[in-house]
Amino acid sequence: MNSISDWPGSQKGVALVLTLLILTLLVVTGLQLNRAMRVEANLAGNFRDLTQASCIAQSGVEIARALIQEDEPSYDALDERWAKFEILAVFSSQLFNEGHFAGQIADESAKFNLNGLIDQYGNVDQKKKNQLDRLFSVLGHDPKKVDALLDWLDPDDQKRPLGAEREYYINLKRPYAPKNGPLDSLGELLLIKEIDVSTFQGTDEREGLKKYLTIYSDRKININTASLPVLMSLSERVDRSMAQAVLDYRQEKPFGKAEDLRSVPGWDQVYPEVSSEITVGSNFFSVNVLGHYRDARAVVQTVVKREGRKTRVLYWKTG
Ligand SMILES: [Ca+2]
Ligand SMILES: [Ca+2]
Repeated sequence: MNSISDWPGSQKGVALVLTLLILTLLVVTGLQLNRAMRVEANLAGNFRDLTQASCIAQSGVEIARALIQEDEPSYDALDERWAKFEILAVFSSQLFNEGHFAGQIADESAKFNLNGLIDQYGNVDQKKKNQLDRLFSVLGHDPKKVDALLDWLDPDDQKRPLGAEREYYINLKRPYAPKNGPLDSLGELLLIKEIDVSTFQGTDEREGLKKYLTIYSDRKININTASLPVLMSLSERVDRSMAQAVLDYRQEKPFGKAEDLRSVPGWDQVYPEVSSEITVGSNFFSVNVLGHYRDARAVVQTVVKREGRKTRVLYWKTG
């Protein structure tokens, strides 16, 4: 084959252009291949980091479960080790190379259990309904919204004055049937008439219902962990200062038994009314853990039930 220098002038020019074109093509293809390989390597790296973050989050959950399992179960209060998981988690970076976790354990018995509103025969537990009405009021939400909630939970199709039943829901733009049974998740509340995102999640001006409600507990309120609004909801005779007195009392010493509540200023007279609704322990804990590995993040949200020296998972969500 002749070399380019042997070719006549015009042919030389064409050959040069062709050579340059081929070279350019080779360089471009090479660059694209290189980029594709780098993208794949990055994807593999991201996947590896995400998997590591997820494993770290799950390790955090296992540590949380161990704290709950080794806890003294006769009472459950905020001075115990499980309640300090958030602080323990700060030291988790010592357990992993380039990773750590953050998280909380919360007592679900500190909250009002919505599935306790309707008994197994479909009847409303009036005491609990009154408690929920008060909780709505204390938080600045209209207690009339409770009608729609009860209709959603009760088995019949008879609408309460301010409630909503099948007829309302099947005529929505995107129709669905009411549950007419216990809730499977708190998020279901958003399907109920009158309960919108701001009522559920809260706004800058007003707290949402979400953090005060649960579907996991034995339906009694743990006076060792309950918040001020939940304590105020126990009776219409409980005002803010009485609820605050409970918080002050337990800061000094947790309640070992429900009767100890009688020693708190103002509560002796209220005790007979609230005794059936309260407890000093819990077997239901939510555990939320965020795992970090390099730039990757992974969340595990779970609810566990303590059974003797074990815990059973009732809910598990990763993301
Ligand atoms: Ca305990
Ligand atoms: Ca109903």
